[in-house]
Amino acid sequence: MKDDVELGRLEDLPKDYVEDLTHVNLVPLWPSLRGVLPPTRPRPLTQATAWNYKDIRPLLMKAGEVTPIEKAERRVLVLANPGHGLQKMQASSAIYLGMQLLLPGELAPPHRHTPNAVRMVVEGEGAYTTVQGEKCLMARGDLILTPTGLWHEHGHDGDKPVVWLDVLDLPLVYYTETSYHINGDEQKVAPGHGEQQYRAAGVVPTPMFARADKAYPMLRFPWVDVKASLISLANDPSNVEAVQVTYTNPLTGQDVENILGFYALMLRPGQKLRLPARSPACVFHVIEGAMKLEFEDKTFPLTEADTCCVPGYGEVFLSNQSAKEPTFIFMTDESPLHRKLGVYENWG
Ligand code: GTQ
Repeated sequence: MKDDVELGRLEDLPKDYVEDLTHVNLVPLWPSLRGVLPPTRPRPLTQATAWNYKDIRPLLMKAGEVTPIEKAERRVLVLANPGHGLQKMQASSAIYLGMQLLLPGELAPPHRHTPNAVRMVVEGEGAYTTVQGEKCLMARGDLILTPTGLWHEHGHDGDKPVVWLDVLDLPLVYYTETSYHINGDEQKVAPGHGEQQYRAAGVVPTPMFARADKAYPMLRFPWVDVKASLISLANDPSNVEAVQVTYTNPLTGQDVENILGFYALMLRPGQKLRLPARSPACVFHVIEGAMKLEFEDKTFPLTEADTCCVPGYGEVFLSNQSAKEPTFIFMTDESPLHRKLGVYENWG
């Protein structure tokens, strides 16, 4: 049977027959079959969309004026993809993005929840996130994990606003009807930092002597270390094309969280990089530098702290806008989820 065969429409059916079906919670498949199983390729709702920090920042600072932290718990503006409808608060089918503001002296109170989250620090100094008793300082470009079920709260000892990008798998967890949170008491901070214990890749504390058997041994990935790894990789004589690293669990070598994947990418000065068409949607956030992102017929100029989301199944072209300086990018995608579900594809 060919795909261009026109299937029967709902309007073609006798009205009383459709009513009889509805009455007992039944639905004919054929009028909707092409919608749920489209020919040859998926039809993502996710649209290639960019959010520029210059637009977000003043509106986020305004939120700081009009909404006290006690009335927000999390003072966040959500980066919503119009393809899904803004009210859905989705960047893609599985990815949620939000810009969170914490003002000096404020506390975003302790809670834990089923969605996994990470924070990419965008601006400001002096804030921290305490995750399951580990106090993680927040400096620009740092990645901090708050995986599923772990207690976390955000505080701020500095004197200027702090902003970070929240990345959660909330849309997926919500879709599976497993999303909920529990509020708790302020955590007691325990000594010790994962990023100190697991500082160098390939050299990790001997498990027998490790202090705790933690599922998430490393919660903070300082940007200074990630940047140094990228520069080291770029300078290696093997001259890899894509200077990209994956944030992994140092004990398992697997992605740091279960559902979304996190990466850092360096574009060499003047480099244009083609990323293959793969099934997962992907988010790009510029840490340092400037680049142009091209997806299908759209072009987005992106500079520091700008964020862009693209759907799966299309090539992405990234061009460093500087011939002299590298550009550094934080990326998130749905690869771990797609691999676990068995739907991951790379179309080249
Ligand atoms: O900081 O814990 O953007 O629970 C959305 C939900 C941030 C957080 C968000 C959250 C948080």
